[in-house]
Amino acid sequence: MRIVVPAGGIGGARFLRGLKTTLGIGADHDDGKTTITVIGNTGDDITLFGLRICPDLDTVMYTLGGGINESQGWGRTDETFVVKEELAAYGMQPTWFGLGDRDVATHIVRAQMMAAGYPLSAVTEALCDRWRPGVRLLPMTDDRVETHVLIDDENGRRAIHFQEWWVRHRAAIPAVRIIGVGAADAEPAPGVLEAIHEADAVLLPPSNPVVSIGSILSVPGIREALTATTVVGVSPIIGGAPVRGMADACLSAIGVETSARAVAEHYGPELLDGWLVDEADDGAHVAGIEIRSRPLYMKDTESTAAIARAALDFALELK
Ligand code: FO1
Repeated sequence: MRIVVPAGGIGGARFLRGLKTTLGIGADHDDGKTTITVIGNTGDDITLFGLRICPDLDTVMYTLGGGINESQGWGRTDETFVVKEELAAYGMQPTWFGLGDRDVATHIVRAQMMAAGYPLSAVTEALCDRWRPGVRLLPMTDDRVETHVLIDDENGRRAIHFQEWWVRHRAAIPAVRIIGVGAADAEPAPGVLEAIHEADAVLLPPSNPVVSIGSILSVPGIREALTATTVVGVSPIIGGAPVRGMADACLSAIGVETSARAVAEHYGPELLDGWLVDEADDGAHVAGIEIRSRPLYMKDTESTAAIARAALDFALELK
């Protein structure tokens, strides 16, 4: 069976861990029976200090490879920040990004391979040789796409990188617009469209619908390919609030109500065949999308595996 999961960071990575658990997949992503191909969001990516940082790819890789800082959901476990402190001692900006020493090694490998001409997809494959996440992790594109946020503040209207808005400002400054710089000219990375075409099921995890799933869908060709497959999504919003993160700040930036129903409507019936909502949102209705409710809090491995199994069974039933 071939499953495709477009995924962002923390929510997507945890859902994938549950999907692997319910399918009995370990570190080997192709046991000949079931393969999971992850289309990772690269809109969060940022270049800092000459290093290319890919937060969502790294969160999936570390989470499924066993290196993630579990409580944070990003960065490495057993992390130290000596390089960050030394950079600050030199007066280097920015100081608001939590760059860990172990994480720096990942970014050095990536920067060195990209400087040698390797595309991001080849770099990701090489990094996964170490982490063995048990899935095929593909960036959504090998081209440079970066999410920037248009804001109004005392310095007037200007665009700042998504990471500055998200990490430095905690998305507290209203976003006038969220822009995927480079998305219109980007091409899906090698293997992305083929994986979608060959998929028995495509599952949208509870990632941020705007800056993670929305960013992936903004790469020309990906949304179109997905409309031709069976797609079941899991709502990231429960009872009118995001389970984690600040998806509400992103949704209001694009004029979408923070509700399970509104997110399904935003994705649209041409994309979504099925939509899982929490029991708190039972009764949500969107024409053209079959909506079912079940507990959606990914409290632990067991509950997350049950959610992933429910989404997969739902997709196979609708196929
Ligand atoms: N998120 C934070 O809230 N604070 C940080 O200092 C931070 C550093 C960081 C370093 C590497 C990395 O891969 C991710 C990091 N993140 C941090 C998460 C990052 O902002 C993600 O893009 C968001 O969590 C959205 O997925």
